[in-house]
Amino acid sequence: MKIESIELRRITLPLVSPFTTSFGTQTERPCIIVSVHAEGVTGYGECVAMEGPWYSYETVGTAWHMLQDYLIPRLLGYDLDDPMDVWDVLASIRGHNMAKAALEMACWDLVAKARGMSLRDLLGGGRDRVAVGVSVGIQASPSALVDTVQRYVDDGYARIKLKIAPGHDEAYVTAVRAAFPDTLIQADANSAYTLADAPIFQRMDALNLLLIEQPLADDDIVDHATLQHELRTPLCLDESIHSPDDARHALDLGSCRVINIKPGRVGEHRRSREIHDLCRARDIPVWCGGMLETNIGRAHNAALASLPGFTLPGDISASARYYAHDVAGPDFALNDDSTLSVPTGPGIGVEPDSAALAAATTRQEMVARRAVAL
Ligand code: NPG
Repeated sequence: MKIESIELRRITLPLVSPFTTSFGTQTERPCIIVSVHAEGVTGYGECVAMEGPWYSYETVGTAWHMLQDYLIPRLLGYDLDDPMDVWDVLASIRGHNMAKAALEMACWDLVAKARGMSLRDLLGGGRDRVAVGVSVGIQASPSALVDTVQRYVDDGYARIKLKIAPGHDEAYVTAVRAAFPDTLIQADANSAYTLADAPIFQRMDALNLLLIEQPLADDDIVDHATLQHELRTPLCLDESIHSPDDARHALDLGSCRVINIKPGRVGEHRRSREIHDLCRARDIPVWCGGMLETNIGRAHNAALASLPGFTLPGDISASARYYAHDVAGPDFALNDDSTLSVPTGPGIGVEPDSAALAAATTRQEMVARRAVAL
């Protein structure tokens, strides 16, 4: 299928409640929705870069620039047969995995639709439902956190992830563990600590956490290995893993015992699947992370998380946890076993709501084929 045109939309959606992490507080989610058009079929992807370079060096602005000026020109006119090939088409551009992933994932949706199959089936996933949890931002006090967690437990979430940061860690996690002795609880530091903080994590070993996510620097796997050797609780790497090789290096070094897979961070579905396969062969559990996606990104994540090695609950919560009016539908609802149902319609199985998408759009560009020397 010849790729004829690609549309970029920058959108902003207000979050239903502010989300505070060690980076700061977010009240809205800006992101880029990518539509790839070929022979009457449209595939959708979502770029998960944030407004600023906090989680990663990529931002909405850098992703737009990369997509418009470097990545889209390489895909326009390309004869897409297998989405497994897209990474190689874009490979001469270094880095910028989130920008690349938005395009590659749209190509998976496009090919799945053209073949009349679901993305889940095209990716080789098998499950009808995927286990999910909810990520709870930093709150003003341990008791406020317990109240917030209670609301999510009442909603039916069986796994709770607590964001932590220096000064908002041990006392907060201890209070939640005391209130919910049997709930699956994990903590996420988003790189806010150094090895000098090891005693905090050693004390948290007593809290029976499922895992502690990315306590140390995003570009470090050596200190993570040192810390992991001092803990019983498994460490999980997120920000440090950008590729299948990063995952292999971290596992070889003993830097973690669990890996969080986000297709945006590792550049695409294909590499996500490679990391999944590597971990599965080594009996390392993986789970699908989330970046406050709209239903478009959520549908991609749910399809990926239906692969068999995703044995831990993902950060793929129900749509209502994020936005009052999503730009695509139908919404995802939490099933009573703390799962989401994986869409089985063609492609990602959700469709943009054109009025909601138009209302959320702050910038729009249609890039059609043009003759330029690259
Ligand atoms: O449910 O989508 C979700 C949010 C899960 O906590 C979550 N994501 O560090 O993993 C993370 C964090 C995040 C969100 C990071 C947005 C960057 C942007």
